Amino acid sequence: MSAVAKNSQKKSQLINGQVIAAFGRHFSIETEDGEVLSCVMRGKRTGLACGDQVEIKSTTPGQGVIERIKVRKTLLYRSDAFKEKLIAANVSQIIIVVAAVPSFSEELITRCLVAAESEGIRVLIVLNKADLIEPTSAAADKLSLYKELGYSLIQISAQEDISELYPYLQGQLSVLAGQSGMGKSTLLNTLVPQAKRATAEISEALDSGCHTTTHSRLYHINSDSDIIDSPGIQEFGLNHIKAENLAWGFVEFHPYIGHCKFNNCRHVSEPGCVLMQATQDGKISKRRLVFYHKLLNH
Ligand SMILES: Nc1nc2c(ncn2[C@@H]2O[C@H](COP(=O)(O)OP(=O)(O)OP(=O)(O)O)[C@@H](O)[C@H]2O)c(=O)[nH]1
Ligand SMILES: [Mg+2]
Ligand SMILES: [Zn+2]
Repeated sequence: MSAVAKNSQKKSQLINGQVIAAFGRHFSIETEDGEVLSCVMRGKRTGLACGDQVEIKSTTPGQGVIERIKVRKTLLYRSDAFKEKLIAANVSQIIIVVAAVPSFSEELITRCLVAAESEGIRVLIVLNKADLIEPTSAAADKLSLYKELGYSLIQISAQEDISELYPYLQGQLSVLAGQSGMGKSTLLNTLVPQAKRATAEISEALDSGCHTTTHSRLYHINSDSDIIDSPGIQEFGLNHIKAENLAWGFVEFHPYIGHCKFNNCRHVSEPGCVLMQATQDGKISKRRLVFYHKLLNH
């Protein structure tokens, strides 16, 4: 066989696929034909996330080896000083799911926003459990700030009516992100009933969720819209975002960046800081500057 023929035979064995579930070193890959294979990565361990596009070789029936990861359009991940945790790859939209019960962390929302901005990922904030009328209205007041900043914000009840959500999903690869117990998997089940994701009662005593979802999984909504359900997150480390780039994670800071007296201004206590001046003038919310300072110090 000629080298060219050999090469083309080798190439023809490669199958395009997408990671639809990640279990440690094992991945469920959906091929272009819709077949799902259980795969491992060839060679040294590289992180893969739901949404990753890969090339695989089938080995035994139902199984394969991942040969290559294709270049990612986006990568959503969190990191501390020691490790990185991939959340999802190639997503075009992050849906930050919050609810009044259990209570949500505004800092976590801020961290999700910074991660999304740094990757150019569209953001939708969903205030779920709108059927809990009173607590929801207080939560909505708190979240109105994000609407003022230009982020899309909707209220739904994942158990009752999610119709307001549909237009936001069209044509997107979305990932549901947020704390445990906010109702991500409940929302997913309403959207894709055959998914039958496990959901669980929240712990009222601890005012928290139960970390019911342990693995991310990608689902198809229609031919060009997909969604990933992910495990609840408690912490969202942004170790990978350098201090000098952090301000870019705050959309309303953008017009001021680069106009401070000092080039290397960290917008903390430097004289001639236009960001701090804008906050004093009421053009930037104090809450946002406080979060910025908090994130600067990790
Ligand atoms: N009242 C009300 N409860 C809801 C709603 N959506 C979800 N819940 C409840 O909230 C609890 C947690 O829901 P899950 O869907 O498991 O939450 P999750 O965000 O997937 O949690 P993790 O998988 O742990 O991250 C369950 O008891 C749901 O029944 C809603 O719209 N209204
Ligand atoms: Mg869940
Ligand atoms: Zn400054």
